[in-house]
Amino acid sequence: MKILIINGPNLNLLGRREPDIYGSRTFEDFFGELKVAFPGVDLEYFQSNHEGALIDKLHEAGFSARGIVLNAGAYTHTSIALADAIGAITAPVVEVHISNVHRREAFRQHSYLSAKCVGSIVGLGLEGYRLAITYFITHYNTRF
Ligand code: CA2
Repeated sequence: MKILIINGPNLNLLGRREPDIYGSRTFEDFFGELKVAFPGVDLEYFQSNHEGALIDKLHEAGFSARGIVLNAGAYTHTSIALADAIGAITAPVVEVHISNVHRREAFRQHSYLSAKCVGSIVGLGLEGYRLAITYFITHYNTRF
């Protein structure tokens, strides 16, 4: 059972800058914890600061992965191309945001991606990724 986590721009800085908003853990450290917590899952992590690379990854994994957990960072609020990519693939996508985007600037309160995703988890910190994986295990535990 393969579940892919995709993080978008600037999320490689997690744990290194702005800990008041995004926490003080690196994603690499958290990902190690996820692999221990879900030993039966083939978990993969991909991060890119480039919109096209994120789209390529969705195309590459989007017809075979059991589910994709996507934090597209600021592209969430700008990218029709990413929305189209999510709409084009067969794997279900859960949108995750570490911060509560609805409590922040107005421009963060619209997502081009939400309507293409099976659901969204916002504001629960890194816990959102764990919840999304649990959702896929519970609801998509059969072969396509
Ligand atoms: O809350 C989220 O997860 C966001 O997707 C994070 C994006 C932001 O543009 C979205 O509106 C909400 C920004 C990621 C920036 O990550 C940083 C992490 C550490 C230090 C600086 C930036």
